[in-house]
Amino acid sequence: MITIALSKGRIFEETLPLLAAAGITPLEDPESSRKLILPTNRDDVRLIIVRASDVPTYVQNGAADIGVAGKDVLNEHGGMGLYQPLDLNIARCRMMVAVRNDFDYESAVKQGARLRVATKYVTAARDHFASKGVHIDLIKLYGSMELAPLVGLSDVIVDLVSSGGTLRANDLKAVEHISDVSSRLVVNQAALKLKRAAIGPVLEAISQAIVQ
Ligand code: PRT
Ligand code: MG
Repeated sequence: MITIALSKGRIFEETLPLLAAAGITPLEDPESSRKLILPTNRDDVRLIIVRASDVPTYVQNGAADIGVAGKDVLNEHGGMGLYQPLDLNIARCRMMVAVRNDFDYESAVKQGARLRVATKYVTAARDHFASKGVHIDLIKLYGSMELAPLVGLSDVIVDLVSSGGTLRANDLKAVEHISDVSSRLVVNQAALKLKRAAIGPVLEAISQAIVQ
């Protein structure tokens, strides 16, 4: 049995065509089904539906053989025990620093001000500001980072941006680009060795189907 860990929403949607190329079709839709283990057209392949940030944990521990996770999530997790053979080029976005429209970020940085940074991505934020030599107080959040500067919880946020619509709707502006983000295929290192006959062809078919 090959177990593939996916999160609902954009990763599931954008992974479907890649799985289809490997001859794998889920028999249920996670948006309407309450099942967390979804059968596929192949008796030897099943999907498990987990939170996006939990995908690396399931794969690292061998509870799933394969998973799909954003580089943002993998960077925070650390990637231990994970083989990352393919950038799938899906669920693309940018990791950005953003502030209120009326906040003068450049001056704050020039003056050496200590910045309060709210984010879910503490590793990315710490690394980014350390490389700039900017001192920060990190405020760990689990979602809706865009709210933090609006109510005075932070000066700055580090968050993902795709269309930019969320920033605009909340009178925020992006002031720095940290990295480009897309999702990667991750594989349990032991599973790759023990189940190579089954996993190898799936990886090969997916790699052929990646849209650049
Ligand atoms: O939702 P949950 O808390 O379970 O976890 P999650 O938010 O990590 O999962 P999900 O499914 O929303 O995102 C999965 C992956 O998609 C992330 O790990 C990213 O790699 C990738 N991705 C691509 C994004 C976005 N684009 C994105 N726009 N993840 C989140 N966003 C959010 C962003 O945080 C911000 O709040 O969308 C908002 C901005 O979008 P725009 O279009 O308004 O700019
Ligand atoms: Mg989300």
